[in-house]
Amino acid sequence: MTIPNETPKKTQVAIIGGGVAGLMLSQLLHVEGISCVILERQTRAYTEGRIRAGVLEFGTVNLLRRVGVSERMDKQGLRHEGFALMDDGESLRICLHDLVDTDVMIYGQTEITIDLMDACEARGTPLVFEARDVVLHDFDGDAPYVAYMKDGVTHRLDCDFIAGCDGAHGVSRATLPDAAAHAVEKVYPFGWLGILSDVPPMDHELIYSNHERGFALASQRSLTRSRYYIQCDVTEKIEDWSDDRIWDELEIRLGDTTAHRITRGPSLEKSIAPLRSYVCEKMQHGRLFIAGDAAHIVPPTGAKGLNLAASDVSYLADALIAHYKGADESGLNGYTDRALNRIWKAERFSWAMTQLTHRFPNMTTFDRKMQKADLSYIRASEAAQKAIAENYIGLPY
Ligand code: RFL
Ligand code: PHB
Repeated sequence: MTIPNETPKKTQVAIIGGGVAGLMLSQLLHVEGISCVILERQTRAYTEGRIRAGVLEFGTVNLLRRVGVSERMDKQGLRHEGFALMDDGESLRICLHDLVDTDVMIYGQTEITIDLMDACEARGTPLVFEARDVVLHDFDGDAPYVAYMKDGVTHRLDCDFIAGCDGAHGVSRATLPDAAAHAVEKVYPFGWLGILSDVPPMDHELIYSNHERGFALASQRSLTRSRYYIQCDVTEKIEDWSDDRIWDELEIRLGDTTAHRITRGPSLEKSIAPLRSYVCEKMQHGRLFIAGDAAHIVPPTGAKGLNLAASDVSYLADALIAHYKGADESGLNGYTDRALNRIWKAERFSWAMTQLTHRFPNMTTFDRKMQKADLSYIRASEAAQKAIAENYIGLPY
């Protein structure tokens, strides 16, 4: 792995965080000859092992191709031409292919992370794991630097710019002046319990199901690996959910007609994640820029988190490339506005999909009638289906 013997002391862009946002940014810069160093708090094994996203918009797929990191995805990824919305057992297929003539790619975030880390290694992009106690300095002026600890030794990395790609709990947003004052948040009164298992998926496409006991999602990573989710209370403990209890619940929520297609198997991973929407409307200060989950969170119902991280870093890379090519600062100055424009639309779609498919505590008959009317309208209207499809495959950038 690229833990260089001699850790660089100077670079053009210091990237904090080696998740998808940080890794993708490093490769977008690399292909343009711009140097960077990635500082990642965790080990490689930990970073690669996190089970998260599975649905890639065509824009994300294109970015991976642009940086030359798509070989495995193009071979192993599954192209999906549609998905199903189910409500009380009645199913409606949103045919992406017919509606917007594009599909999405099913390829796990774990695999993208491995591919991007391999590319860093092959191309000599310095990636420092277990970089602890990162502190950002002097980003107000022309000569920022980052201090961090590695193996008990303090290091200093001088740079032109700092890209904060360190997720929702990183140091970058916490350091960005006034970020908290620019935050907009909504917390949902439930979480998602996810299970990963080496069993064939129940269907060739994803199924989002609204059931009286709560939402369920049948997803997948490959033809032999399934990923399922169920809506649960955030106070639930994962220890109380045996594999059998999860499979029983999935069979109920995914409906009488389709449940028999579920293949049960031991869990490879299971976890509970809370759902929230969050946007930090200030994404830059001086020479510090934040991107991905460091700047925003979406509920996973719209499958947008990783894809937004990709569009953010695409904007940021464009702006940095323009700066280094011709000292054109308009991209850097306009980064926040450009990114927010797309972020809020993805927030809206993720919120709307959550609203449509989940059972909220204290839901009234009126609220449920609204869900039913919404779905009935979508079923009857090609325009409504098209609106869902164009958001699902990803708005252009
Ligand atoms: P990440 O992936 O959290 O990476 C941030 C990295 O920064 C490191 N870090 C630090 N490094 C150095 N110093 C510090 N002080 C640091 N603090 C943190 C961390 O160790 C980490 O390696 O953020 P990034 O790169 O912005 O990527 C965002 C995506 O990971 C996230 O939005 C998606 O996983 C969301 N998501 C989904 N997105 C999709 O586009 N499609 C999906 O289908 C989808 N499904 C999901 C999801 C997220 C889920 N959970 C668990 C919340 C399903 C679930 C259940
Ligand atoms: C996933 O497979 O992890 C997944 C798929 C679709 C979503 C969210 C998560 O909307």
